[in-house]
Amino acid sequence: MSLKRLRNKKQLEPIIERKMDLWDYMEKVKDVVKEIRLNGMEALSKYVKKFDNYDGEKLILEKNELQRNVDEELVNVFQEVLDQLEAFNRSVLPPNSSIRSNGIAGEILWFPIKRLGVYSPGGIFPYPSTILMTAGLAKRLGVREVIVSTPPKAAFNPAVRAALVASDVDEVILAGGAHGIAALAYVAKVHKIVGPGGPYVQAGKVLVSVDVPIDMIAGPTELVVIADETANPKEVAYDMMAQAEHGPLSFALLLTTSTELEEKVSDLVSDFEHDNLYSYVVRNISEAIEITNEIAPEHVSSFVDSFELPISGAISIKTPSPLIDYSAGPNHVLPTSKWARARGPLSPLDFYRWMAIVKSYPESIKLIELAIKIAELEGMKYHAEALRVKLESLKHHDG
Ligand code: HSO
Ligand code: ZN
Repeated sequence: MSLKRLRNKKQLEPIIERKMDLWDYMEKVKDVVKEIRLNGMEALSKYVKKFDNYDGEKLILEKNELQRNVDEELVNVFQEVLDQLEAFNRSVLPPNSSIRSNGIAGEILWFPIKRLGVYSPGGIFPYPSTILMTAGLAKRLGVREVIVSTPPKAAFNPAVRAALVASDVDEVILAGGAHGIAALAYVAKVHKIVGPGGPYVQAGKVLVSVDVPIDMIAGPTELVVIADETANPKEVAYDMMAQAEHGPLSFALLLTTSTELEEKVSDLVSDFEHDNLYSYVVRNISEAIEITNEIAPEHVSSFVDSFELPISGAISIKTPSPLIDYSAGPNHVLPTSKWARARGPLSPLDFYRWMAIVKSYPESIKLIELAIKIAELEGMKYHAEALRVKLESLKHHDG
């Protein structure tokens, strides 16, 4: 199918707004999620039969079963990828820290989440890479237990199987879609859920987040390409088709100053099977940045060297965006639906929680007095009294 050439700002509106209306999907999956919340495994097997077309007797595979007949060579390839992901991401982990200020000794301590749930999609393509980016990286960074939920079809794919083994995954639940998310929350009882997926999956995540924390909305792939006349049309065209091949809900938009480039890209993509490639000619690169900021896509691929950084989950510069998808180092679980305005790729911090610890010493009298003042303003007499009791004992007994 051909490149859709947008000619005015109005035509860009659906891409800028691109509401994959999660509210509608939440309505659609609400009852399924609720039923699994109430009836656990029994409800889950009903929905796996119905939606995944799978009626195997076991819906959960343990670690030892995953290892059976696994392709060891592939496991080694994936370990190499994990080495790069680990090296890139480890630097993000903050050190524990302590501070002494006004008689308060404070500590910030970081702990890996104990039991992490990962969703890995697999409706159209199997995604071993997603297993590495989520489960594999989490394990490398210290998470103790990782439970993956993925459609049965994907779980039986040999590459996915090797990725599960390379990632040292503890259990796999054979369930795709929103019921896979509910299974992580209410059957496996994980402490947090991360991972990308289509709108049903993201709607499921939003619903269960009432009970179990989630990472972000990481829905269908979004790509904006920024290019001038110097760009190689073939590199631009393939980058766009690469991210658009994820499926009809994904899109790739070219913002270019060059009508010749647009023309050449249009020729190169004329046989593409999906209807989700767009282009728009901008007056200059600044306009391209402005539009990109309105879109706030998960991926930006830039073919210009120096420019103001646009809002995006990840930027690849004169580099194919699929390198980020597989082995460059940043996570390919990226914020969609404009979440890039507030957060970046899935990060090591998503696998951790931090805790604040405070101990007061006699020099904290000033802070206690301030606290008493605020408690009084709030009219909270027991808060004030609790502080006063401590104040008295500090004054009289030196701590
Ligand atoms: N581009 C996707 C991730 C992916 N691509 C996985 C290939 N496999 C979302 O950023
Ligand atoms: Zn991709």
